[in-house]
Amino acid sequence: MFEKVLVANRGEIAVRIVRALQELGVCAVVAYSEADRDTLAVQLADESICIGPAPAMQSYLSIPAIVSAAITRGAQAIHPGYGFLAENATLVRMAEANGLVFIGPGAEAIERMGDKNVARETMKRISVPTVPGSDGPLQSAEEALAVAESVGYPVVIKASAGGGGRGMREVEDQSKMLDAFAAAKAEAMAAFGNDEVYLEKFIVRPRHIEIQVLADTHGNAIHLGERDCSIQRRHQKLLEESPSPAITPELRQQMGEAALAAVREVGYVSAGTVEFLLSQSGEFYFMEMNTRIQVEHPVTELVTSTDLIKEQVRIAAGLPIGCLDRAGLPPHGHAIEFRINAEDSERGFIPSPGTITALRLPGGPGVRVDTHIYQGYAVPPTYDSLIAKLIVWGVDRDEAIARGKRALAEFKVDGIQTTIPFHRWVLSQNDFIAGDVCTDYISLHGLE
Ligand code: MV4
Repeated sequence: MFEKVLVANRGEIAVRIVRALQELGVCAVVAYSEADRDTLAVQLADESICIGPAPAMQSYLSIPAIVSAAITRGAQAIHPGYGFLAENATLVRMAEANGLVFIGPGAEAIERMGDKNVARETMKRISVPTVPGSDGPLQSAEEALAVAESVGYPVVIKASAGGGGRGMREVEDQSKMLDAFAAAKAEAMAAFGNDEVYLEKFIVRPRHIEIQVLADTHGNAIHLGERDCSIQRRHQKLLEESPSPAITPELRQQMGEAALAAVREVGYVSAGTVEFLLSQSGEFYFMEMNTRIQVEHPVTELVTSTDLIKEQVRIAAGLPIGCLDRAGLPPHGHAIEFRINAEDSERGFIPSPGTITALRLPGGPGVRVDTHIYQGYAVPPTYDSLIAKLIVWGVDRDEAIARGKRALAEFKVDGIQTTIPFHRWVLSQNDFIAGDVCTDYISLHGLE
């Protein structure tokens, strides 16, 4: 095991990683920006090091700042968390060139999954279901018209360099294709410096289902079931749960096998997530693979009795997966995560930074709060608006919902607006209670 690890992130995930390292007996060094000097992660860390000014480009996104911080403090490894440099192959190579271990997959796996068209073609080759569409990148608008004609409208044009909903354009019918094709290419070039696009049939009102995987350097690869992340707004997830109300044991097994085929094909090592769309008729299609730990990992932890951050660290240290005995087990109970953002969900989710004047965190049975906030903490306007994750567990979905309602009622954050009222609203909706959700849930309810 490592003696010392650099935590190259901030907020709740930096706190989460510090805690995992301390439980493993590893010295946790938190790298922080000037804006984050007075944060919980810095306070809880064994050591800390300032890596630059508030703007992320000069701190959390600066590869030289992070690699030199690790070297300076004698850390053997870097944990990137999520966001920032978590899926940056250059950081992986720079770390390795300096004798440091990147706690995550290899640079090649990141690159192969980073190009969404390459990822899709790779999955097709190994017979993982993908949405019907073009064979590789589109060469012309004529080809786009022909492929759309064969798969049927509506279709969607996607940027190869996109992902997470960026660089997507829906096309209703052929009259819109020429303009859409040109616009999609121009947008892709402007956003990613790469105008390659491909085309898929548009799946109407799907669910977003993702499979958590773990793979180690000893050839072990397991999946830990699914998360249903269908409640999203503008591609920002707001609520995630496991198991999905839409998944049967058979479907879980099939999607788990598909996810593991992807893992084996790219020689993936570490924790990762394989994203699928699940159509209303129950067909699943590979979308993309996220080569990082995700914000919503705790729901999987609660229904599989695992610690995914510790698993990542163990795997990076060359140890075998510690929870191999959990593979193939049905989920235990039900977990729901509510993302508490410093946003005014009653005014179009506008950011609401500021000082937390009073704070009452929920507790009691089946309640977990992953957060870096405290009374008096000033939520900076500079970074992501996530200030806490409330994760509830119950023996079944009904108990998890009841606990969620109870915990959200206990949760009080004064001084700023948050998404707590939004979550209370969701838990009161009959369609949500019935498990009837899709990726358009929020726009269908007029809350976009
Ligand atoms: C789609 C789709 C419908 N049909 N692809 C958006 C994020 C990226 N991972 C894939 N996305 C979508 N791809 C086809 N062929 C609908 C979406 C989509 C979506 C997917 C998951 C979660 C939320 C979403 C919100 C809007 C659109």
